[in-house]
Amino acid sequence: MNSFPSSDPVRAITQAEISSFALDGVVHLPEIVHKDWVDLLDSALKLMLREPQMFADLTALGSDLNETQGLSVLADSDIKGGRFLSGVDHWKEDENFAAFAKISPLPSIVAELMNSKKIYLYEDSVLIKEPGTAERTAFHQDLGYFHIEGNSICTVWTPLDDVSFETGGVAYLRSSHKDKKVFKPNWFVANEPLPGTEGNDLPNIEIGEERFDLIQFDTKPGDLVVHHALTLHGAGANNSTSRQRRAVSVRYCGDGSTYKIRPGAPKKPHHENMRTGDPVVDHPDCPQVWG
Ligand SMILES: O=C(O)CCC(=O)C(=O)O
Repeated sequence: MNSFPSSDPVRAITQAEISSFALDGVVHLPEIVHKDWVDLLDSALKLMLREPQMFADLTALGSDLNETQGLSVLADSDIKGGRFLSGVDHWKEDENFAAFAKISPLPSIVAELMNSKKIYLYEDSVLIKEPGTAERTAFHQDLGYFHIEGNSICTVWTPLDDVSFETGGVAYLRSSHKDKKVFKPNWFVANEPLPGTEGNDLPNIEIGEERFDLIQFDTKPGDLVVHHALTLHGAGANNSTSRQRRAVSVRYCGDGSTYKIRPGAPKKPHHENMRTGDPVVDHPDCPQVWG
């Protein structure tokens, strides 16, 4: 039986941070998670990467989409070499990822930010941009991928490396959660929506265009960035030839969340047994982790 680092955050969240999350739809929480948690994820991820079939290569998906569907994949053509790897639901197989999602400081932090008495784990994702990864992360909104709805749904982006604009830090459209609009999910490396999905068409957002009020943070291991599930966000290429950009996103929902089966969005096995309107309650595939 493994012993895990403390469930307590390194420091308390400030009132200003709670307000930023509410107003901007995103907040950067510097130095809030003990480095032992980051080291645990770092070692677990290195082991997992020995079995690369656990991850989807979004670089390869990008080339396929280009060839077979003629979609305009977002990639910076002067950069080459790195892969954009992504995996989902590692907490179901790996005890370290499970501990991070369930008993690290994350559940208490999101409960406080969302003012939610109970918190449920929706999923985790790994997002790796190796040095020299040309693929950008297309601007999208998380809620359109989730088979749930409600006001208390968020993602905690956990950097395992120092991340800056140069290595593909995520950019967030300030206050975009306030419109309450749900957008069609896209292919993640291309702006086009997934087939058969419903919702509004995503606006074409480019990092660096002044008309968009984008927020971007330089982050370090031990920091967290929490965004509301309605907040639009995307990321650039990893322009560095030596630095990787690895992150673990953990997604939670809280009080008042209900299932909403969204056509065309990727389903998990337990979603087959859920009907739109069913309340989210403790379930082995969506466990209660706080309250
Ligand atoms: O890390 C990225 O490139 C994108 C992250 C993201 O979209 C998410 O975690 O919701």
